[in-house]
Amino acid sequence: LTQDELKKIAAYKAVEYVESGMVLGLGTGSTAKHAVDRIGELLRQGKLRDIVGIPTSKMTHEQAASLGIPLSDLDSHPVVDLAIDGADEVDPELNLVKGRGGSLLREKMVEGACKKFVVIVDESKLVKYIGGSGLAMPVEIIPFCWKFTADRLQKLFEEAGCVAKLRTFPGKDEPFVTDNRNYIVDLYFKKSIGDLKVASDAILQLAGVVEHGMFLDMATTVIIAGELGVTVKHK
Ligand code: DER
Repeated sequence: LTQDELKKIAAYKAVEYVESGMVLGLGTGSTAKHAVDRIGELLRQGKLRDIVGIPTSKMTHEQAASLGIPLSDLDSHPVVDLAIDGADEVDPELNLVKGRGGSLLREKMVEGACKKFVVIVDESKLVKYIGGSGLAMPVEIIPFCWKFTADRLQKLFEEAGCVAKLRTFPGKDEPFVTDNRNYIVDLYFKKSIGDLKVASDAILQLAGVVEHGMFLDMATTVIIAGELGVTVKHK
């Protein structure tokens, strides 16, 4: 099975939790894309009705609109019944890293407002500890004096051998800009950063920081698709 086939299996499993009449948080990324496609298909077949989607990015908004999924926002629906989204990392306590697609702020707003947050991953996303993949832990920051903020983030985690890099568009020096017109600094760790709540609070103390990609104690269910089958973990 290819990685994308595993992502699709996890996504379709998550959509089984969707009931007619729900307000749904629609995730962003290549795994969530399959879930949004599936929801659109079930709506078209009449197997699902009266669904309202709250998209977590402009990209998902466009995908859902093209599928005819009725869309709204958190102002109109401050409580979301169920959100389905992917993740970049999942640790044994079901803490997540998200945001490598750049949508972490709106994802965290929507997923923080939902009663159930179902995370869909292929088995490659499982890590022993957050940051353990050695890949980016994204932080959304304001563009003003971004280097000042990036340097402070790097210093925060120097014990863990942290390197902070401003995210640019691939192959260019131009800074990546989020849906919210902010920048992203990607943090790379060589070791565990220790207590995640302490790390989260320290990051959010910095005035130039908007939000970070650690989703702590937020997932209620994680669906993991692997070569040997699908595993469902509950908080
Ligand atoms: O950027 C994001 O937050 C995405 O949801 C990411 O966490 C998962 O993206 P993927 O499904 O394309 O791996």
